[in-house]
Formats: sequence, C-alpha cells, structure tokens
Amino acid sequence: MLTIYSDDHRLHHGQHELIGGHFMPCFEKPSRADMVLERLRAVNLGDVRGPDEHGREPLRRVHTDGFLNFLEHAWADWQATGRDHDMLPIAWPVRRLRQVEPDDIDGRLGYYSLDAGAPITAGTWRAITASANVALSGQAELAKGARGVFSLCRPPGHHAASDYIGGYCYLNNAAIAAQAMLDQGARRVAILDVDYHHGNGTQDIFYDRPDVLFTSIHGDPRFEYPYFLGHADEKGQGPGEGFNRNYPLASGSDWSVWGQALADACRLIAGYGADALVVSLGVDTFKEDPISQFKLDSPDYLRMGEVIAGLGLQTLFVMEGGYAVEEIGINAVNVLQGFDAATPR
Ligand code: Q9C
Ligand code: ZN
Repeated sequence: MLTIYSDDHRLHHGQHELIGGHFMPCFEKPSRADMVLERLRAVNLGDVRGPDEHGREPLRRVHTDGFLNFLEHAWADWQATGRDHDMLPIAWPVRRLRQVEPDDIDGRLGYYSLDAGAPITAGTWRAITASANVALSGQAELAKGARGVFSLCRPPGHHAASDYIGGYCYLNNAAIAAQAMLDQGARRVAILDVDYHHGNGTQDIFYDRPDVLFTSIHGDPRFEYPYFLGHADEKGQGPGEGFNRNYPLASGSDWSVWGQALADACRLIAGYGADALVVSLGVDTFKEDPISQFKLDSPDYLRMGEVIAGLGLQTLFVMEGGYAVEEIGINAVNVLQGFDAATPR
C-alpha cells in the first residue's frame, strides 16, 4: 500500500495541554508520526511519497472562510500582542452567549475553539495545511484507481468541524478528502471512524447530508471526551436522517465488543452503496493508550484491517489519534497489513 507523508508535521509541536487541572506535555507530538513511518519501512509496506499542493479550494468545501482566515493569521495576530508562547483559549461562547466573532485575538481563539486541547504554535498553519494535502494526495491516488492508500496525517483532524478546532485537531483531513471524492464524481462516500474518541467534527460537517454515511465506534460520551456529541440517538437530520450512526461503547471494551460494533458498521456501509470509504484511523483504542479506556491488543488491528478489506471498497486510511507512542507504529500498520493481506490481487 502506498503511503503519503510530509515532514512538515514537525512544524507543529505544542508544549502543553490541560488534563485534570494540570498542564501536561502534549500527548499529540511529532514522534507519533515518526514511529508510524519507522514501522512502515521496517515491514516494507510499500512506497512512501510526499504530498502535492492542493491549494485552498478543497479546504473551503469543508471549512468556513472566517475559520480558515483565523487559522492562517492566528499566530501573527497573537505575536502582535507581544506573545510568542503557544496559543490556548480562555473563554468560549457557550449557551446564551452571542455567537459573534470578536475583534480581539483571544476572543477569536475562543470563538473558533471547542476546548483548550489544540494549541496553535508558530508552525501550526504550515503543518495543518500539509496534513490536509497528505489526505488530498491520498484521495487523488484513489481517484487514479488505487485500492487502498494510507495518508499519514499529523496533526489529526476528526474533532475539527467547519468552524472550530479542538482535541488536537485543526483541519478535518478525513472530511476534506471525502468531500474531494464527491466533488470529483463519487455519488456516495462512507466514513468509518475507529478512533477511540467520537469524531464530532466529521459528524457535524455531514450531519444533514445523505451523500456521506458517517459511522463511529468510540468511548461513550457520557463518560468520555468529547462529552457533547457521539450518542447512539444521533441519526442525522433533514435529508441526512439515517446517514449517521454512532456506536458508543463502555470503558474497558475489548475486541469481543468492539469487533461486533465494527461488524455492524460494515453491514451498514455495505448496504449504503458507497463509491469509496474513508477510515479515520485512530489507534488510541489500544489497551495501553495513556488517555483512553478500551482494551484492543496489537493482533486485533490485523483483524480490523481484514474486516474493512472485506467491504471491497476503495479505501483511504487517514491517521487520527493514538498516544502509546511505542506501539503506535505496530498497531496502525497492522491495520494496513491486515487490509492488504485480505485484498485479492
Ligand atoms: N482525559 C484525538 O485522538 N483530551 N484527540 C482528553 C483525557 C482530548 C483526542 C483528556 C483528547 C483528544 C485525535
Ligand atoms: Zn482519539
């Protein structure tokens, strides 16, 4: 399987995130991508190439202009106030507050944020646009006929919606790639989000549309981040009703439970008649992940890839979360190897 990867991910390296009232070193760090790349090379999965530049238009198909302009200039606006440490928001427009973009950079940061989990740094814009280009270049390979492609995106994207960042995510790489497929002639695209956390951004972007089926298996939001989306009764709205499906699972879920949710999601995807599949590939479902509560083991990721391959769809794997850095390479690449092994050639 071909991998798309850019070294520019390194330009984004946040210092701290807020966990349990403490500032802790960011779990989402450059070594994550390094470990995945190292494993790809160790097992000779296939070629690795850099992304092509796809410009702003495919980003505008998913994100608002106000949001993109904010992200592009956020660091300069922050520096203009005399600060050169990471940006983190301090206030959010919650219930009954005005949903109006302020002028002040701290106000705008809160306006365009879900949480304080996505620091903006000097190199963030370049890293996140490179990450989106990694997804789009993978999509372009699928358009040329590839059966499966791996977009080794970093930073991840699935918590980012059309107009907010959060949960280590800025641009929604998976949504951008899915939208590009539709814009290039696909009629229906399915998204399978296997990251431990609910893909709230992706769900929100496609919630009222029938041309994207969004399915997500994740920690129950009653007990787990992102807390405010991802329940089982969220089925889509308007023309999108019936095209959203969540599988919130209990803390401690292992493959015996998780694999059943996967089988059901695949049943829905098979019945949907998709032209292509995007997998939001987080491996923070691993039993030793430092911020997550599922119990998948490394061999389970091989099975995950095999089951996904059984759909027989052209598939773009987009890297999302996974914070057990020592094993992130083995687990992510196991999915790809399982997929390749189960694909007739
Ligand atoms: N108790 C992704 O996996 N903080 N984002 C959780 C832990 C946010 C995860 C705090 C986790 C975001 C792409
Ligand atoms: Zn996650």
